[in-house]
Amino acid sequence: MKTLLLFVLLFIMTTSKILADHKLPKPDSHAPIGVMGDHLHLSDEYMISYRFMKMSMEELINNGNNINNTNSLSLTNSRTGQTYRILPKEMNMEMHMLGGMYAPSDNLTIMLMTNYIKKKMSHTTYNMGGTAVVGEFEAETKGIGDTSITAMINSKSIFNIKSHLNIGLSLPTGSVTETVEVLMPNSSRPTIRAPYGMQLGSGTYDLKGAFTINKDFENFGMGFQSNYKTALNDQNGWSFGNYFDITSWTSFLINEKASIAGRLKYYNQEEIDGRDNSISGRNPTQDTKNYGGDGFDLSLSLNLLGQNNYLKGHRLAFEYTLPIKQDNNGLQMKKTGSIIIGYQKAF
Ligand SMILES: [Cu+2]
Repeated sequence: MKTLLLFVLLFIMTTSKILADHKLPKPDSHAPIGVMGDHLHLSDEYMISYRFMKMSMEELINNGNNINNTNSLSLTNSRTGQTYRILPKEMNMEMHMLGGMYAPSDNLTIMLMTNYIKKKMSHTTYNMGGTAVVGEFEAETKGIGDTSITAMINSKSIFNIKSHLNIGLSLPTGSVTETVEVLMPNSSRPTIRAPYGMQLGSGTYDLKGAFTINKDFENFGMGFQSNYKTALNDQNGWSFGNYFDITSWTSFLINEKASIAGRLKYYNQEEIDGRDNSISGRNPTQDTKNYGGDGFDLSLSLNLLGQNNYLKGHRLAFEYTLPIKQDNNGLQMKKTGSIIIGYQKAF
């Protein structure tokens, strides 16, 4: 990590060209790396991208309020009325995202994205009637996630500002039948279907829409994007709730190779629709009411763009995201932060 930081600093400091050279593509002509489908390409251009994301959660939050384990144990499953006996303690998710973009014309860019996910969740199991700890266990799922194909349509001529509309379809390539071994209050260790949040995909075909605006000034830039996602069908009796977000960022150019940006995002997701009969038990993650909610995330990012020799055109970017307000539905784990490192190269 220190070596990487040193490399980044050296890269930024060895300035060779002046900022006023408008012919150079700028590092902030791409949005912060956590924003997907943020830019179009020129006719016949294509681009490959790789992103690595790490996200973590810990402790519990109930309808937006912090709650300790003892109090969580008196909360009940919305369907069965039974108290929760297994509480999630910590979750870590790692995601490798691969993307490809191709522009058949200046007005249309096609984007393909897929990913590989690894999810790890640790839990504490309590006894049937009280607050005595029976033990702890960790559950892990990993594999290919969902794949999406998106058409990105230039809307500059419609709105008279640099902007585009995305219409995409998410394909259920990620499994929703993963199993995990759990420690039950009676000390048995059955293997059962993993809770919704531990599955690798949505299980459904999802329609995705987005609208993006980019405004470029001399030494800074501004961007806006709104995303919408809705499931088109059910799988095993359920689907994730409708998702909506709205995000805006401001970027500042440090030099021709580097820019930094701050970004604010509001997101909102409805609870799970329907339920999977194979997912049940005494864990809040098995209860469909404990999904979705809304909140605000604040992100800081760095975009790097190589301008000379063998680094020319290679992009490297970092983004750190801190949740600043979480108003989740029901009892859920609290997000603590996430980081994305991304690489992009256009041809
Ligand atoms: Cu691209």
